[in-house]
Parts: sequence; C-alpha cells; structure tokens
Amino acid sequence: MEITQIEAIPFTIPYRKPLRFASGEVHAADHVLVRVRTSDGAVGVAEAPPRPFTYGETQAGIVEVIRQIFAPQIIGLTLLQREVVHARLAGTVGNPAAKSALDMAIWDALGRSLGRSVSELLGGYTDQMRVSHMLGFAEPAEVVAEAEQMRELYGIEVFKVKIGRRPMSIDTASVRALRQHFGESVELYVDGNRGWTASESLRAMKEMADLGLVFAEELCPADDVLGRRWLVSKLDIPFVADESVPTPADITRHMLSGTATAVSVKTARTGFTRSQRVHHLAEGLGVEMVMGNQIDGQLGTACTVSFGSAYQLTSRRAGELSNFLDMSDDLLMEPLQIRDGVLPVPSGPGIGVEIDPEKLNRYRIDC
Ligand code: MUC
Ligand code: MG
Repeated sequence: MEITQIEAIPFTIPYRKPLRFASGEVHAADHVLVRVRTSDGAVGVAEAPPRPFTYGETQAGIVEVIRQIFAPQIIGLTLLQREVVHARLAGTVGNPAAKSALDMAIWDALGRSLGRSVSELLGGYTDQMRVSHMLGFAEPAEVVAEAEQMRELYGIEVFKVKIGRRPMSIDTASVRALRQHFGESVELYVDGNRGWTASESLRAMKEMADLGLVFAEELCPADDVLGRRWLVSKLDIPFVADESVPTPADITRHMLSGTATAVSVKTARTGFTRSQRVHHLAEGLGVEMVMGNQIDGQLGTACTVSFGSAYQLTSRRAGELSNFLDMSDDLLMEPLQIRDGVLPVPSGPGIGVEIDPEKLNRYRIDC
C-alpha cells in the first residue's frame, strides 16, 4: 500500500455553453487529473478543477505544485497514513484544489485496495443524493428554459440561481420568473459570489422576500465584516458560506462572528479528509450543510456524491451534482446518470468510476 508514483495530467474539455456568475465564467474544463499508484498495483484518481478568479489556482500551477512540492512529500507514505498526508499538505497555506485531488486519489486507491466504496469507508449513510442544478447568468426566459429542460430530462427540482450583478433587477427577475413558471413545485436558492455590497444584498433579498428562497449564499464579500454580520442578522433564511470558508478554521470564525449560518462543502476544495473535519465541525456547531459544486466534471461529481452520501447531514439537502451536463464530453468509461432528480453513488470500489484511456489521450494537453 505504499505510494510510489503521483501523476498530474492537465486536460481540457470544452463546455457546450459557458457558465457565468458574479466572480467569473467558465468556457472549458481546464482541469487536472491526479493519479496515485501504489507498490501493490492499486491506482486512485481524482480531479482538480482550478478556479483562478476565486482561489488563484491555475491548471499549470496545480500541475507544478503537485510535481514539485506535494508529490515528494507524499511518495513513500502508505494509503493508510492519510493524517500524515493531511499534516504535510497543510504546511502549505493555499492550493486547495491540488491538495484535495491528491487526498481524494489516495482515498480512491485505498477503497480499491480494500474492495470498498469511499462512501462506505467514510460513513455509508445512504447510496444516493437528490440533485440541485446551478443556473448561471442569462436572460430570465433562458434561465427558465434551462431549468425546465433539467426537470424534463433529469427530474431535477432544486435550483441554485446565480445572482450578484448590477442593476440587481437583472438577477431578481430571473428568480421571480422561475417561481412564476414552476410555482411551489421547485426549491430555489441564490448565490451572489460576492457580487453585491451588504446593503445591496439586503435590498435584493427584500425584493425577493415573497419567492420562498431556502438559502442565500455569499451575497457580499466576507471581508466586509460588519456589513456582512449586519446582513446575516437581518435575514430569516440561512446564509451559506462558500468561498469564504476554505478551511475548518474559517468556518469557526464565521459562525462565531455571525457572518454566516450554513456551510457549503466542496470536495474539490477540502478533499475527503478535510471535508470530514468540516462535516464534524458543522454538526457540532449545529449548522446546515450543502454539498457544493466547484464546477466539477464527472470525476469530481463522483467525489462529491461519495462524500455527501456518507453522512446524514450532508445528504439531507440536494447536492450540486449536475453541472457536468454543461460539458461537451468527459473522461469516464460509464457516464454518471441522473434520474428522477437523484444521482446514485457509483457502485464500484473507491470512488467507483473508471477513466477511459482513449478519452484521456484525446483531451490531455501535455503530450
Ligand atoms: C459556487 O457555488 O460558487 C463558482 C465559482 C466557484 O468556485 O464555484 C462555483 C459555484
Ligand atoms: Mg457558491
């Protein structure tokens, strides 16, 4: 079970249509496949999706930090020394996607060695999750059409709507159009990706007060400390911290200072080992959790559902598990299938999915 080799393979898969939101936009999945090999032949994989506009990581940076900094610290450890891996990676402050993919590839290899799914090894609470779909910026009619298509094709009835532009009516109109179109049959929440000030956010939330939203996420920057506390104190729904909580310590700070009341956990940002800490902390604090989406491909989505399904708290709400549908293709032998608004946990050992070598050859950009 000794880790003998770590590969970081950059690949690019175009999106069918771009996903746009207040902090950036994505036209292609410029991701990195991380592959871990062991002395007894086990191979684990995971995917790092850089979000340069949020965390400053890039595809090229992830490849180099893994090759130059992280791999030499980890090669020679065994798959069971996950806490040693965590402690060594934690010595570097940033690079969340690179560290998370390494951690998850190790868990995948461990699951394969033991013949058990990662979801079972983590907690084994359930074998599926309800799906929430993220709707990017577009005209209200287009936003409604996309949601309608997601309901028709995949049975999805939970939507996170991206907001945060000026004038704010461009976005609130989309949320209103969704509610008018679907009535009470869908669950809606919003994510501002820090686009507004605290006072703009409150004005928008008042304008949408009759729309039955269940969460508001990152409406304004976390660094507007008092403004954000003021905003959160005025809301009567949970305020989800997402990019403002890359570490468990950030969660503690936000919850104790009243600048957030719920947590989005992204396996692309905290892997499995750190996401466990995030889960246990949130449970101890008594705050709700949502399985978020760092605009993952199918491999990253398989990681998200593996973690989310492992615990009661993370599987209670619908997880953001469907934006790989915006991609023109993917790397897996067997694509993930969402039916009746539900994504099952892939059934094999580890994360339960296999990389198609032909597709990897087609989309890798390093040879
Ligand atoms: C989200 O929930 O914010 C957009 C940027 C990012 O890092 O994740 C996505 C979705
Ligand atoms: Mg978010």
